Amino acid sequence: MTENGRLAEFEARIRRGEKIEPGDWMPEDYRRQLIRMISQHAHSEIMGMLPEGTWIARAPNLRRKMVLLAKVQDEAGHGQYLYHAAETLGATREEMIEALLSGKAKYSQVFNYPSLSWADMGVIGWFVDGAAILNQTMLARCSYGPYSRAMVRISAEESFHMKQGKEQVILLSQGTAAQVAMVQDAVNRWWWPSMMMFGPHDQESPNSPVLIKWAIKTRTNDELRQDFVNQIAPEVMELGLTLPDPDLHIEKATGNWIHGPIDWDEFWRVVRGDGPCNAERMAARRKAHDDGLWVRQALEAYARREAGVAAA
Ligand code: FAQ
Repeated sequence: MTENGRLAEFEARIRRGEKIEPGDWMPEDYRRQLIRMISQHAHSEIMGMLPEGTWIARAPNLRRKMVLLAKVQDEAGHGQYLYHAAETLGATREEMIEALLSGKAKYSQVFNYPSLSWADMGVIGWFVDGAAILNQTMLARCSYGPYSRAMVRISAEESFHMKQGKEQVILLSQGTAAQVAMVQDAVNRWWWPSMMMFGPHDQESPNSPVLIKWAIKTRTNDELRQDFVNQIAPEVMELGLTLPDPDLHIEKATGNWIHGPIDWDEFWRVVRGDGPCNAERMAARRKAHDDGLWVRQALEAYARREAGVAAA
């Protein structure tokens, strides 16, 4: 079959809603886009452990500590599923990790902000995981089988993450004046970074057209961001809290909550490495990688010994 014939057959499969599997023919650009997105997603899960990880030892009671530990551990698991999904496309774990540690690879900008109070644990769960779920529920329907199946499982776990966060925000919003002030401050700091997670506006998003054409994304960045505002804004206000957006209002004709302008200069500064915690996060990740060297060496030695036993 000619290259054009293969492409036509591939696109027909996508139109029929079939999943593309690892051994199937696929255009190089489809493979490249998937490796880019899945590896960035995996890095985000791993880097995303850091803002919450710092609070595990400071959780206010045993129940909260157990929940937070379980959540942070889940994020490590999500990173594992996603690295595996990218490996099915020919990327190696070593290449992906090297790209992260060298600063070449991107990861979600939202994890380069500091978590300053216990209330951040609630707001990160509600807003950051809430934003992630909207995006991941869409990706669970994507055309690449391994990514789509990983997303089904990950989204189920993220839903627990979001609920535990929301429960904490509800509780703090009904607490003492100091607790209300603490949670309002966390809402103020995490709102815009969470809104930015969906990526640039559609007309500024160079990857979206091809991702949508090949059903990797089935909704646009702005569509998902709009769903997020519509879902979160009324619930935050119901709790007597406010969002740091003076332009936020409901549009009568559509029922949509319309938000004010997003500071894209800040977004790009953080993506390019100059956010409040980029250096700290990368240093923590590099240290964890160095500290884990003995584990990797032990695993390699074990694998060599097993291979030797099998060959004998
Ligand atoms: N941060 O053309 P587009 C989580 C980059 S997981 C940094 O619109 P695309 C769970 C983008 O890579 C959160 N960079 O890009 C959790 C591109 O640069 P490139 C992560 C960003 O791919 C919770 C350039 O801008 N989720 O939170 C960001 O079509 C709590 C142009 O943008 C995923 O990764 C950003 N926010 O759309 C864990 C989901 N946005 O690569 C722990 C999978 C854009 O060309 C605790 N990814 N850029 O050099 C996606 O759905 C998409 O990749 C988007 C971006 C929607 C993120």
